[in-house]
Amino acid sequence: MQLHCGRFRLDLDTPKVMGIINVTPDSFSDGGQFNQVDFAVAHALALIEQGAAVLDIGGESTRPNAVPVPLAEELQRVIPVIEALVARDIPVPISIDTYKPEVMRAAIAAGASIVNDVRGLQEPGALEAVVNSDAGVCVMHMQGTPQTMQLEPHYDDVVAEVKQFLRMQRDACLAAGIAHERIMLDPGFGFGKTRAHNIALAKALPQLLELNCPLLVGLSRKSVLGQMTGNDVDARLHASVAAAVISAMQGARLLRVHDVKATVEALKVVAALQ
Ligand code: 8Y4
Repeated sequence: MQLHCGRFRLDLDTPKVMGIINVTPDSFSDGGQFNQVDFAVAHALALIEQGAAVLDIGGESTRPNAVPVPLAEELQRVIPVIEALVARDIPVPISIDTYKPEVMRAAIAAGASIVNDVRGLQEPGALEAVVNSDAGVCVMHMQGTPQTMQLEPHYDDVVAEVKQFLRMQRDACLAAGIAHERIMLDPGFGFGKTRAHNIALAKALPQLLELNCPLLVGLSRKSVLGQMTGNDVDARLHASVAAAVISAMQGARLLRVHDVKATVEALKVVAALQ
């Protein structure tokens, strides 16, 4: 099983790790643009060293209650980082974490190979931005918006509804001309979901696999792991690795994580023992 993404062919026969690079002012200490690019590039190179198979670069926090970032600001944050990494000819595809079509287009032009869209290509122009490229895409489910999603998540049947959304967006991608090999799906843990919703979805990964696309799972450090362990965000490493291992054993092919080295090692064991 391969994901076609730009000039890359990502081998997903064994589960791989997507390392998270946040390029937001709160993700480093001092505000200068030069420092921010430098910091993000150094972090990216370290994550490749640790075994990341993909780097996910995001310029807008999608945490609950996060303030939306204007387009120009988001471009200014992420594009110089992508350019700097492409100039270094890094051996892994770059994923752009955005729902804005303008950011998708600029990132792809700068050399990004995957679009990671937490809004599942619902923004006007987002599907077209991917169609008119050779980028891979991750379609994620979210109920509501980052501003409102955790207020009162409600589903009659969370697994059925998330699966139906992913099926619809997958079919829209295929109908628009995006090859099957370019598409990944993601239930969107924590995005408009209660603890019970997240747990139901985590147990239902085999049902989502029936959609015949590789599954991406992002549980790293998320609050559902805090609810299970009582630990706050800086002490969720072990819970995150456990979540990645179980997700991989249930069929997830790409794990979006902060702690790359620990997760890569754990997934090597999963691959060897499965
Ligand atoms: C601590 C650390 C607490 C991180 C919360 C968070 C996903 C994603 C995000 C995901 C895909 C996050 C961009 C939320 N989560 N993309 N993005 N799947 N495809 N929160 O699950 O990491 S951001």
